[in-house]
Amino acid sequence: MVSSTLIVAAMGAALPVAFATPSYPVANGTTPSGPTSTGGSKPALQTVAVGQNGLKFTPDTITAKVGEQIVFEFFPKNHAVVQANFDSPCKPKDGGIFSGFVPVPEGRANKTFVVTVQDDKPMWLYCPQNAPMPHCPQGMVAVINPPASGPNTLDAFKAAAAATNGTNATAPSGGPTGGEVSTPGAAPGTPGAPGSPSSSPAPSLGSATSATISGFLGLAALSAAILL
Ligand SMILES: [Cu+2]
Repeated sequence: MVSSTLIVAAMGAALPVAFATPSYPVANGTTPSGPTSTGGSKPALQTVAVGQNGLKFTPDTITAKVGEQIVFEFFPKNHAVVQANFDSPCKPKDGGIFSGFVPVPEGRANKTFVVTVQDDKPMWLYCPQNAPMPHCPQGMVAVINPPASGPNTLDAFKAAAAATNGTNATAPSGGPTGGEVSTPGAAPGTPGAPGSPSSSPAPSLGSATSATISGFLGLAALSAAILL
């Protein structure tokens, strides 16, 4: 007895609502009313070269305050930045940062990985590349905010990394995390540059960024195969 016309009419009324709903968060997102203090002052930036002049980070010891940003720049041939626990030098730390591999045939890559320092705890880093030989045991390690005293020094971390020689370093299985993959051009910190890390709150990576990162990882993996 229920008229099909009524059902169609009901669907017709419901569908536009269903399609319209997803746009609400987007509309809200375009007009953030966050604290204005972050708009005026940009976070301090420090640059770290990855793989320039050999298998190393330059500098390999970084001291940074909470809120400061570390910009990793990548050089040939194909490196990455991964966070480790001090006791396991060439293995990823659960929940640690990962830049994804950044292949670059020559010069400086047009991608950077920007990490905003969240606390003053040490961050032990390594490169997970294993071709043509594992980079981590070769000394391609670094630390952000090393302990002021005690046995956990970069030299000790480097020695522990060297002791893993003969075993491949491990890269995280997922895509980049814990930082922002950015394509300068548009260098980080450039006022008003689209995609500049300073133009958006660093702690939250939006879904759009994640999608971009996933695509980038696939490309990186493909390029890695070609380069090495
Ligand atoms: Cu490397």
